[in-house]
Amino acid sequence: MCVFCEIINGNIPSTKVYEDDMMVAFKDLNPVAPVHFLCVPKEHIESANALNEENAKYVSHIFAKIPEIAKSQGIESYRIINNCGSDAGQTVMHLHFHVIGGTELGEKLI
Ligand code: D5M
Repeated sequence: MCVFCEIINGNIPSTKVYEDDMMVAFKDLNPVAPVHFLCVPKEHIESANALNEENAKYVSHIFAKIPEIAKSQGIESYRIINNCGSDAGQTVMHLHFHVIGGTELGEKLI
């Protein structure tokens, strides 16, 4: 079973920072910056490669919510990262956007 679906279903604990009917945002288990949370659609979409006209609404919803979630975590400057596919570093095959900040990020990649 997909680990992020298990988090959405409440079967695996997480530190949620935001939730509504379309998405959940929770703190990354291995943060690379003082603020590091993941924004995840509640529909299981494998990666950015699986996006289409029907499910792209999840992406626009997530991006519409990121500013207020980031502000609630004390940041107004941040980097949004999506890894698409294993060569790009995607390890959890459920679409997610990393939001990282709270420090000067420089050129650091995730
Ligand atoms: O990022 C996958 C990210 O998911 C990685 O930064 C760790 C994080 N992760 C994995 N399992 C958990 C749980 N259970 N809680 C919180 N965060 C988690 P990727 O872009 O696929 O490399």
